[in-house]
Amino acid sequence: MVKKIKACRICNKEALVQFLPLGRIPLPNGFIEHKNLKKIEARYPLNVALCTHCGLVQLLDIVDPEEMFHNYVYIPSTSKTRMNNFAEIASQARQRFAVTTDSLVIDIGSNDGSLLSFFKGHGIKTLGIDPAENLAKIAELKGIETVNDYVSARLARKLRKAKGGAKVITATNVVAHIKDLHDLLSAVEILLADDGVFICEFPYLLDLIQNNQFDTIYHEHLSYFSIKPLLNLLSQVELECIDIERTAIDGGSLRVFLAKKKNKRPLNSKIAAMQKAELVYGLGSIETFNSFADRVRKIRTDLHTTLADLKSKGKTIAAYGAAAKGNILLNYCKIGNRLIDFIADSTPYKQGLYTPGTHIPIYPESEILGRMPDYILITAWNFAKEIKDKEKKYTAQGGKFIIPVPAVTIL
Ligand code: DWN
Repeated sequence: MVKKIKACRICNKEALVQFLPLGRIPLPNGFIEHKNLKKIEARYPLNVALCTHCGLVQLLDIVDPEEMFHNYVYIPSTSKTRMNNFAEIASQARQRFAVTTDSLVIDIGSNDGSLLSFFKGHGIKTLGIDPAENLAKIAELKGIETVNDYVSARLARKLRKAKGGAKVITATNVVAHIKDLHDLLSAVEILLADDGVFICEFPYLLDLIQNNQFDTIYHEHLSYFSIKPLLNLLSQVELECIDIERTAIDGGSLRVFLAKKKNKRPLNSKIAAMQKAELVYGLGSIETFNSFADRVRKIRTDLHTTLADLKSKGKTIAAYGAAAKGNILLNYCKIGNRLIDFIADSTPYKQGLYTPGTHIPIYPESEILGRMPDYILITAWNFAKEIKDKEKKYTAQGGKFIIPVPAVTIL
């Protein structure tokens, strides 16, 4: 179920240098039912490395995707911030790339159809592709046609014949989940109409390293991109970058716009400056990653000490957001149900379950005011603003928030 890789996923060189061993951790979306709490949980190695040849940061141990994605509990509609980001991507795509009601828009990793609904609402033809059977069913119920499968060049050939070329293909937070990036981009080339654009968004390595967002590193995310490896990948395929933006979602992401090379669209000039900034910061050197690993170890100590001190003073502590990243944070920092009483989360599929590895019960958000914990650790720190805005009554009554990254801070 776990395969160790020796060569880089992009450049195929055996130049991978591990810089952060996070240990053996259960799958971050492997929430547990009460009746299974006593069973032994499977743990999987989580080790991350830099390819010193092309610069791609990547996991060394690859878990079988069926283990992670066949039945998936994460849905994007639990966050206004994420839904607003989807709305922005859809409106940008419609305005910039002349998407009309005759156009086809495909979303790879379409989840419950949330992103496509912003196209569908304008009468545009849509098609989702997602391996999670439960989510594909939900999307279909919403009227979003969804192919329940993993994207591949083989599937793309079938879909291209049946549906024609897509004017826009989107992929938000999914490129990092895909093992064979060359096959993904072949699928995109096959599915795109000649004047089509592929818009993909994923967390940006520079933000991850600068802001110590180590908990974004987990079994589902195989690759952590910066500009140099992205350009290396594009040099091997028939797609090129026509625009690139830094966006604020998930602590800092890249939104990349790709089109077919044969189109000869004007190339983007921002990319060279971004690559230079990465070099100046030190993304080309393993020392930068080693000192990131030192900062991560400090966060582990600081967070555990802070929570244990509060608990020893009789304070009650909850967490907010049973996020995948939260489960990495809690497991790596060895914070379990002795320190955290419960986690509040608005996802119906997570409520009533327990967190993997740490066995903390997950309750609806209404339990925050019901139980009034003295402190709340915001495990979904990427949505800290949205959560703080939502829980103004909690702070008005004296409750305090703790943020784990970039440094442990009590607000
Ligand atoms: O890439 C991925 C991202 C996009 O989504 C996946 N591999 C898995 C998942 O990662 P995550 O679980 O870390 O994502 P989020 O979006 O950071 O999760 C936030 C969690 O917090 C969700 O469970 C919903 C919850 N939440 C809440 O209960 N109330 C979030 C907000 C904003 C809220 O107000």
